[in-house]
Amino acid sequence: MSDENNKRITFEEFIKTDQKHISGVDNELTALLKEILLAGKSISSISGRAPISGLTGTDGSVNQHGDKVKKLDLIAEEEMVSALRRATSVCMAVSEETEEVIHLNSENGNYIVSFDPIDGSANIDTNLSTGTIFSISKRQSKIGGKPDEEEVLQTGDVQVVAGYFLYGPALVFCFTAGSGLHQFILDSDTGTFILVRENCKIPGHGTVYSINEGGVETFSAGVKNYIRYCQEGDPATGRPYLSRYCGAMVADIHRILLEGGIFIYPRTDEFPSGKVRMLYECNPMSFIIEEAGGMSVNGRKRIMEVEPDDIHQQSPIFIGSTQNVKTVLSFLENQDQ
Ligand code: AFP
Repeated sequence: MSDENNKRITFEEFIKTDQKHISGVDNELTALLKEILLAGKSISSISGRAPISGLTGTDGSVNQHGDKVKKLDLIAEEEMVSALRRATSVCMAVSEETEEVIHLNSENGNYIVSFDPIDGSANIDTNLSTGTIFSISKRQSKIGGKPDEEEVLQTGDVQVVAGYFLYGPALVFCFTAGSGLHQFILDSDTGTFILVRENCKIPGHGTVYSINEGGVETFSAGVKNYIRYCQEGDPATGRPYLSRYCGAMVADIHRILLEGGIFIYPRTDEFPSGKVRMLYECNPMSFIIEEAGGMSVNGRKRIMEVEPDDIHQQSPIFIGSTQNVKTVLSFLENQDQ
């Protein structure tokens, strides 16, 4: 996007000048976001070179979720943790790849950051899209002194910023500070993120449904019936819908943000509590989609109202265009999710 003089607007200019859409983003948060942007650029460039620098494949370990850890998962986590340390305003962090809360030795830090360093890491070795998701919330306790680890267990409603990078043909950065959702693309010639959509809105209804249907036999009756509804022919509602699934939530939800539709990860036999993690996947993506005018629920209530009691808590999720989410809820009513 460009301003009235046809000048392209960089992230730095946007943050400095667009007070309407970044109210609450003070100097400290701006500095933190700039560090996170550097981490995103670095993860993108390391991922792009991974096949020629021997960084594809697993590192031999298994994380707390039972997933085989990829070499790039760990490198991306290091990039994010270094960025948070440089910012000096973060007291604690939660990462998908680390079992415990990470203390950042900045007892005066105002912020808590939860992040998934590489979302969709199963896509790394086949050169498909991945992403990084992050959520920033304010520390509740008084500054100074070691913060209580329990403080990371906040509801999504207290997030102050959420964002994601999508490592696709272009490096996309989307973020919200609670006054709209904004999308930037990295101009690789200049190394700057350029605003491409200010205050993006998700279509109210879409004709894409995105779900790993492999486990369909183990979905609840409500979810199975909704999938059948998506597959039935009905030109008035654009059905049958298109089925699209990348295996990286960031990529699937980015498509739905732009074109409309619904992303679902329900309870399955393999994941009886759902698969997607509350603090660093469900909450930030829910904040983002709600800011774009969409909805995100766990089948019973808004995701962002759920009080997590474990840092790696998982949840079912139904997220996307308002009309699609309302329809799936009508299928789930009085039935198990
Ligand atoms: P990772 O962050 O461990 O890569 O998990 C990705 C994810 O939670 C989400 O991004 C995908 O939509 C989902 O897993 C894919 O899971 P399936 O392979 O079970 O479909």
